[in-house]
Amino acid sequence: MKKAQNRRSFLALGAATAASCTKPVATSESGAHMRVYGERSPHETSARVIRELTASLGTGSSRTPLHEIYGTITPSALHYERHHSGVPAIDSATHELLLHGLVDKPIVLTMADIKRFPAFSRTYFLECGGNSVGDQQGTPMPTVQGSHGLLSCAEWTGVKLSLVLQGVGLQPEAKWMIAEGADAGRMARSVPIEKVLDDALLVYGQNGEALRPEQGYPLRLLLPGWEGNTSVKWLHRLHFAAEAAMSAKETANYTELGKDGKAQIFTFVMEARSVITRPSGGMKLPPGGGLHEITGFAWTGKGRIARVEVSTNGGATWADAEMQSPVLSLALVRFRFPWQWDGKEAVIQARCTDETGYLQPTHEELVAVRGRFSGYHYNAVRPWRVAVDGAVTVA
Ligand SMILES: Nc1nc2c(c(=O)[nH]1)N[C@H]1C(S)=C(S)[C@@H](COP(=O)(O)O)O[C@H]1N2
Ligand SMILES: [Mo]
Repeated sequence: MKKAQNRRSFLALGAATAASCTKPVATSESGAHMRVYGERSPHETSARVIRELTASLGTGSSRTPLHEIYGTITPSALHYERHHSGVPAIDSATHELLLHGLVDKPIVLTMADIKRFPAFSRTYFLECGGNSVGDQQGTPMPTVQGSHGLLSCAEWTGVKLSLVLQGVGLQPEAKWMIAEGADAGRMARSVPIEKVLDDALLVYGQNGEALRPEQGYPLRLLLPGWEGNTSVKWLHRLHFAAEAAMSAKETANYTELGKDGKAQIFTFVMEARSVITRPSGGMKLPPGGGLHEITGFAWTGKGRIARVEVSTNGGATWADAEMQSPVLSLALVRFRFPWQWDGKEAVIQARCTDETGYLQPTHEELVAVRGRFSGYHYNAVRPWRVAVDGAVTVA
């Protein structure tokens, strides 16, 4: 009943807007020529926010404008980026992948070899383990792009690594795979063999075309649901070993420090998380209240999201949001919630539950367990304050 009423009020809103939009539209503003490779309208301005780090050349990140994304797929040009030593210029015609170590038959595969295997396409989110470091440390960025933008979702195409390994002959002592990139820093990660054989992918396609150079062209590893760092880009070597390679990068950077000061070295899975992307920090609603759609994303590295709830009164009460179907495993889920704002100051927030029954924690709950210092794998609820003048800020 409540739902039907809300839908009616949105329809009324539509009718009012349509009536006031009778201005003729100019045709062919940008000329009638066609492009062999498409570009968006010059009136569209959605952009990543770039943060260069000075530590070494080409180091830094760029963040996806989550508040401006429609649906669940991140356009490749807006996919977030995280590079530790720049973006190498690699020719797919000469690129090779070496598989060696504890295998019966070491091999070198060209991109043409890799593309001869049956292809596999699936939509998966990718999130940097360091997304929202500032939130945990008590210095949150003012916008959702700043605080959550090391998160994207694409349809990836490639080959199941388990299939490729059938021809290589993994030896029983092979418990780890060390994946290495061809970037200047030769970034490498150690991956337990169970994940390799479960759903690891060798990816060459992103949203229907070749990977972007920034996403690892021509080949990357993709470990669905795991921290982005393990999805090694510009992949050129897979070494199978009995032990993990403890590189300084792995042990120092991608761990969560507990309150006792002890580090958890191997935490891979990104746990359930949700965030309201509209309205969100930096936006301004027309003052005086009215009907607004609250929308955002939910995701979990453990499978499917089971439930998304929204609170518009500072967490006093919660109501179910609608999840856009199909709800895919290990992908971003779009949720929506019609909100009749009364025009008074309000705190809005979303929380989600995954299929294992795990409920996304509040900031206070997370900090009580992990403390404030580390900042990796932060997945707490993010409240936004809507002021009487309609301005939205971090609550
Ligand atoms: N070779 C290599 N792989 C890499 C990185 C890198 O710097 N070099 N960055 C990692 C990190 S920290 C993340 S979060 C993801 C980011 O992938 P994206 O840039 O395609 O979003 O790639 C990972 N793979
Ligand atoms: Mo990352």
